[in-house]
Amino acid sequence: MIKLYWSPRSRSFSTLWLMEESGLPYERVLTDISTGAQKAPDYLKVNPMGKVPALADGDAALGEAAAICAYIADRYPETKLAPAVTDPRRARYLQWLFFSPSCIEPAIIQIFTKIEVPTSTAAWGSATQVFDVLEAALEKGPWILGEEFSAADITIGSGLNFAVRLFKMVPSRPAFDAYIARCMARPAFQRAESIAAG
Ligand SMILES: N[C@@H](CCC(=O)N[C@@H](CS)C(=O)NCC(=O)O)C(=O)O
Repeated sequence: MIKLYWSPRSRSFSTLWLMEESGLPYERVLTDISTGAQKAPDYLKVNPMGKVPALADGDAALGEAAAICAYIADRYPETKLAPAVTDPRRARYLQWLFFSPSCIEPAIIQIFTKIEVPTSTAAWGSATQVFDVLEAALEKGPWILGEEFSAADITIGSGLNFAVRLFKMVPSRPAFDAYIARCMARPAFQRAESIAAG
């Protein structure tokens, strides 16, 4: 059975949401980061970064939340969490799937640390650019690809939920509030939130 290594109140949330959306049977393996369990030698074999989340599926193992989303959506196409490889929407899907770790996360860290980086050097441009681009992409909705919910909504929705709703590091905008509300209305999101609360 698929094993999801997770810790309460952490970036594990997106992968809990993913697994709850997938409908796949999975085992949650509590890896409480407040106890240092993420640095245990056996766990480092699953995720050499010593961070949660991580996933093991038979002989396959990986860390990085967005990669776990990509893995589950592709390995189990019956979950209908990704456009097929031959579908033209696949291109935008991949862009948005990785937008959260590549652009939203660093933009949040920049806001938090107030570190100035030239926009042409910063891989995410600037925080303003990241959230302007995202706002434009979400204005139509209901999901980042339009009518169809996908794993990209899990990475984007988790990032915005964290930055805008929970930690208020990013000022809310009508398109963000409406999108987060749609994410929160999903039963899988609600189940993940209650699991993630610990
Ligand atoms: N890039 C990783 C980040 C994972 C991460 O930062 N996890 C934190 C919890 S939110 C963690 O495990 N911290 C414990 C530690 O570093 O010891 C991902 O997206 O999965």
